[in-house]
Amino acid sequence: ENCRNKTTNLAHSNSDILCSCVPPGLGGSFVPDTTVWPWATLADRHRELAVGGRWRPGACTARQRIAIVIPFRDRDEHLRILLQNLHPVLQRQQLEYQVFVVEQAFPHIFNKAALMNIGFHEAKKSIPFDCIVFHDVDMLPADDRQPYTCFQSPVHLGAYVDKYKYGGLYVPMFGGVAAFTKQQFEDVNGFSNSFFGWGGEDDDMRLRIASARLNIYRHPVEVSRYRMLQHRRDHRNPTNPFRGVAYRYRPTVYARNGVNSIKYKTHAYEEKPLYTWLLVEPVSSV
Ligand code: UD2
Ligand code: MN
Repeated sequence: ENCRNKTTNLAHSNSDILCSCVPPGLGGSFVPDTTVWPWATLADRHRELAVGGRWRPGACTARQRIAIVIPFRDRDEHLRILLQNLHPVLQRQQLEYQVFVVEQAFPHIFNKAALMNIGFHEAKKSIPFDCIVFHDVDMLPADDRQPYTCFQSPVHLGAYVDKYKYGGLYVPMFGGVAAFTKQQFEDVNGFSNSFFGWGGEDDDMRLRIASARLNIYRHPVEVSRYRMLQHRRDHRNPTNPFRGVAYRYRPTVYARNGVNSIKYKTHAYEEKPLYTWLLVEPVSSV
């Protein structure tokens, strides 16, 4: 099913056996496990991973190589919960992947969109990915049939969230989890670097996508449910008072403010057992 029409099968090797269109080991919907295990226990349970949170199927060639980018700061428990649910899903889907946690150094106001742009540049250095998935740390997949892969349009994977009544609350949203091919992400020039604090960057991305004449693809609600972990607003992520300011939404701005203009410093890089960790600091607003 996944292979028909919309999937782009990007694996380059012709000599190997490609993994099948519908991975054989999928289990359908499940209840995410929200137990908080110590990191050492998690590392022990995930010996299948190569250092840095890398994995690929042993018996076939994955149809796509995926970079998972998690914008992050100060949500250690959420990260543990997410990873213990996400790794098994990606493996059942027979994907080749690497997980990147892009953490923003204190003390500045959180800039999730800038972290995602940085994740794009950093991931390129480690894995020749076909598809990049931006993933909120608190979004737990609850069905392994929704593929973490790219299609002809950017995919909004996080469209149906329990907290938002599985999409019944707002319709035009683009938050939570989303997948882009390299080309799609460059065509929209990534995210704006100008959204500090909570809100707006996902709406700006919807407009970037429309402005690049791309559509947004969403999988059927039956397979694409997420559970969002409860949390309060974080320290240093206040609501952005400019989140709705219209001048941000100008196509002329998109071309010069985005993944092509992000500047940042990397303070730390470490390949941990479950993920590759980057501690970064965006250094300019445009
Ligand atoms: C919604 C969107 C989210 C984003 C946000 C507005 C969904 C399901 N989620 O999430 O994608 O667009 O609104 O900005 O539509 N984070 C940290 N540390 C912090 C602050 C944020 O790690 O101090 C990261 C983390 O990955 C988190 C994400 O940023 O999941 C989004 O922040 P949030 O969870 O506070 O925002 P929320 O739930 O309103
Ligand atoms: Mn959240």
